[in-house]
Amino acid sequence: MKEYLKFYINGEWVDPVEPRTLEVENPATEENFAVISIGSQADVDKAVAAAKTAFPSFSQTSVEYRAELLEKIAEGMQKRLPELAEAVSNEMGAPMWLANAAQVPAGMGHFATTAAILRDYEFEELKGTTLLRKEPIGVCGFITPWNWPINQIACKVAPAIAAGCTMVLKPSEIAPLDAMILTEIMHEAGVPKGVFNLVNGDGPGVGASLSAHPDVDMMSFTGSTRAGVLVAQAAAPTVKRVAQELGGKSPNIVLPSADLKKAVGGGVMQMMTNSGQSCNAPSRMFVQKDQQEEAIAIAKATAESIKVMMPAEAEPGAIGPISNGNQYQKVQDLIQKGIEEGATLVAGGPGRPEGFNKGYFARPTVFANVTNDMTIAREEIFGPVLVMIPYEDVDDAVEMANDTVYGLAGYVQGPEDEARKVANRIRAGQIQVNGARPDFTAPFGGYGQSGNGREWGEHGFEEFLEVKAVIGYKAA
Ligand code: TXE
Repeated sequence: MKEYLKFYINGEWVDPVEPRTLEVENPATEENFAVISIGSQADVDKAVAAAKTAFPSFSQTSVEYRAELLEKIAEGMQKRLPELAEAVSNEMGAPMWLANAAQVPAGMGHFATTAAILRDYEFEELKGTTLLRKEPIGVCGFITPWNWPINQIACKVAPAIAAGCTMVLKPSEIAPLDAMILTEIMHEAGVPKGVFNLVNGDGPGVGASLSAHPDVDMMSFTGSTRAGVLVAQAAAPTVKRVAQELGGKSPNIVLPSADLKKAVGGGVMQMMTNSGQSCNAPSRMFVQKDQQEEAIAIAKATAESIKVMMPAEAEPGAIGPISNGNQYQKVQDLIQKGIEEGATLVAGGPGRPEGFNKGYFARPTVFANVTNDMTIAREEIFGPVLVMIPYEDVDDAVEMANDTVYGLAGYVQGPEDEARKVANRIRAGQIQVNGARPDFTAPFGGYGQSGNGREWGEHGFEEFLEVKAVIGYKAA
């Protein structure tokens, strides 16, 4: 069993104040393969104090210095890409092809793009006789989940460093190993002591302590809406800024004039990637009612063509297990719920796929004839489960698309002019038209209960800045 028992505080690997451990399970084998420490309030206090001490000098460093730091971190990640990919795959079950091609490169990409944004950014602007200055917000607390672990850490850490902030990270206790490697990379890249600190732990312990800490100026959280609310509540008495990237139930509207095969087939593949564990997954597919039969046949054939494989052996396009036992049970319960509520099971279904008798492997599942009020159309399943909802006309589709508490992403398939008009009517933070590739410089974040604030790109960077107005800067 590999031991990762230390925390990283003030530029050093240190023992936790009280010894308490948690084993990390490989979801493909259900075997525990690593052990981490679980921190307490005392560890959080030490880490926050280090970040607070480091802030005054780090906030004054030059743009060029911080941009170079970000680039060195990206280079370090590139060098250790195989190791990072293996850690992600072991801790949360991503197939190696996906870990190598997307999980780690996405994280690396945020460091590189943020360096470029920083170099071009105007921190000062004179408007009449008022000088607007952008300044770093201060000490940041980060809490991240397990589904895109290194990406979710990178899109907080990179802009925070760029802004001149200092920080304490609590990664997911389910997938904490990639964060340990990233910490080593940051140390080697020369991140000054106290600028970045890492304390492992669980949500109600370290997560809650960090959120409530009076010396933390901003919390940035990615995870469930449930925990996001708790973070905001804990943060409220000290009036810190809270950025939240939470759940989703994103609509995918297939217009009647779309190329059905491409739109439906592509939508199923996109849904199943990472075993459906992406907050922006296109989980509700809307197809016009007269095209149901054909669309269902395409969806069934596509879902049944997706292989479920052990992460190390998985070929491109194949999926691995669900990331942990609790999540597996949630997915199974919701598949059962879909059947009970009368949706038509078209592909997949409950239990493990053939050939697996252990590991949290779920079957690529498609439900058709779903109504937008069924539980499987309302709750984020976060597994390889697509629901297909028929619509009468485009107005009906848009109305149902927006009838959700979430608003993280949306998808539209069809001729461009028409699709763009529909995109404008969906209430969500990011809309993809015709399977566009992800744009890491475009803002990412949600309307409604999908969160507050934006990550990625310039908007994500600006979340870490305060605005100061110096009035009467120049005599009129
Ligand atoms: O998430 P939690 P869980 C959704 C998805 C999934 C569900 C539950 O629907 O099925 O959430 O997943 C920390 N104070 N997403 O239970 O608990 C926790 O330690 C402070 C969507 O695993 O939200 C971890 O670091 N922190 C999502 C992080 O929150 C707390 C990604 C995420 O865990 C806390 C993951 C507390 N009281 C799940 N309680 C996305 N937006 O991508 C927990 N945490």
